[in-house]
Amino acid sequence: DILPIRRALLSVSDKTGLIALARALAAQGAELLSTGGSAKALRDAGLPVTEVSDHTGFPEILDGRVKTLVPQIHGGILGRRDLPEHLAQMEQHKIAPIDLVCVNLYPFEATVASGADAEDCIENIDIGGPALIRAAAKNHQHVAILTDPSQYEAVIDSLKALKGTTIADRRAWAGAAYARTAAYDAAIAAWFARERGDALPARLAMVGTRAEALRYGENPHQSAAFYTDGTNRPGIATARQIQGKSLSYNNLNDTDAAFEAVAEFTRPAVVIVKHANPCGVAEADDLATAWDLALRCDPVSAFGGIVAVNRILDEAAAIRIARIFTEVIVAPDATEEAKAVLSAKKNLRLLLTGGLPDPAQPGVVVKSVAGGFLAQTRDDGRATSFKVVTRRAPTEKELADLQLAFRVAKHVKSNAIVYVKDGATVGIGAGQMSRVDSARIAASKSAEAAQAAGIDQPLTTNSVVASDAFFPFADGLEVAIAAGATAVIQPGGSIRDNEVIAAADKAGVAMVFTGMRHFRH
Ligand code: 93A
Repeated sequence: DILPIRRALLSVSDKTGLIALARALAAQGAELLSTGGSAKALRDAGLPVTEVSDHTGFPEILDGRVKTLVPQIHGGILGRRDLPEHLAQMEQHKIAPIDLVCVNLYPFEATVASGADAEDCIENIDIGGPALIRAAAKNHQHVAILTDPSQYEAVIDSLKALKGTTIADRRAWAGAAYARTAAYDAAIAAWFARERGDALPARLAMVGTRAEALRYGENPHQSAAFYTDGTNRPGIATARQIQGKSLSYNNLNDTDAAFEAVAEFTRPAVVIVKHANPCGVAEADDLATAWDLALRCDPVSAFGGIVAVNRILDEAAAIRIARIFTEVIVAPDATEEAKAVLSAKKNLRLLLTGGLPDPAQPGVVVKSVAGGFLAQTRDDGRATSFKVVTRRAPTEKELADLQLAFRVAKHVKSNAIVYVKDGATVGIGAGQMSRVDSARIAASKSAEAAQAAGIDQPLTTNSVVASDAFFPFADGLEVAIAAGATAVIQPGGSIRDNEVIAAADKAGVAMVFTGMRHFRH
């Protein structure tokens, strides 16, 4: 089962690790075949190499569009070494067997991500590379296929120790090869769909590269991994971990929720998340103040939470956050002083991403269901209409808090009720099956938080309140009014809107309709 390498074909766009691999192959006496740019790199390193065009007697033509798409190459890869007829035909047509193929593809995904024009993207669709990869992977009984520099070290070790490759390795590489070509074609299909403005095409293939195997999923009996989509957009996928143990599936999920929420705000802001829901959100003139305000909302839940900030994390904020047990802090960046403060907390993970997620970024969100998955465009909506429906209009201050509350509600699992005062949440009710329960839970937690802080009235006194969807009855609103809300923001659109508006008017409460719902399940 050990396959020695007599002849290897190396054709790579990403030349990382190429020379070391080629040296190991040459040391085993393998002949090196290569295409233009790769051949040049090998020659420059002093390695003996045969150009594919010299090997086949057929030049690279059409600006390199046809380099390796010739029978001498594909026959050399696909011929079965265990069938005398195959060997006879290969001999008859002067086709030399190729035992190892190392290919990585034209950088289509990176070209798209760079914002290149359509012509450039299309020119970066690799045709010959995937053909080589798929052919070699099909014939993995007799051919080794490498598609990523991360695989080279194992090959070099195997060549040294065994003077060849094992069938077990070749099978694993073949699987990885088809995953690579599938992901490549999925990226191309997604690009065509986007070009046509079709976010949800008739066939939707998800593209992902495993960036990290996770210890387990939501629960220890579930397997999990983190996949990146190759776009390198700022956010959890671009995070550099500065300190602390590795992140779990739940950590990553919560961190993303916190970071996407905090990116919605323009002033310095802090979002604290527990179990994928915000339990404290505040905007202020600086992060330290925003932290204090966010923490006050629900300090019990904030314990062991995930903290996201939308500015460079500074020392003052780091000192205050470090006072309580926090699992993760995610920030676009951090000052050296802030890093020094946090370095004393060995278990705290600090993630720096280099930027904020773009709330307006279009994208697709998927959810598995039995027999398939549901896909929708991501909720990149932002309310721009605030229609006053009550006798009293909100004051300017109330309106600012209402807008903040509605923006937070977008990031809270439905049914969501969010009380806000002075730029900070003071009560959050999440994920209840009835809206009135969300309103109650938020108010009672807020009363507890006030008590714990030694404040003699509930934090919701003279607050404003947001609801992610319309109030189906007046009861939810009445709970909020009883808790001290003076103004309300909600999408509107219930058949009982009139009853709800009447309840607000009766209490002298101002209400605005956004016409936009933010369900999140
Ligand atoms: O233009 S292609 O689709 N036509 C081909 O026949 C072909 N053969 C290899 N692209 C082709 N390749 C690709 O060229 C490989 O997948 C690799 O990415 C690249 C290596 O080119 P060079 O060695 O000239 O840098």
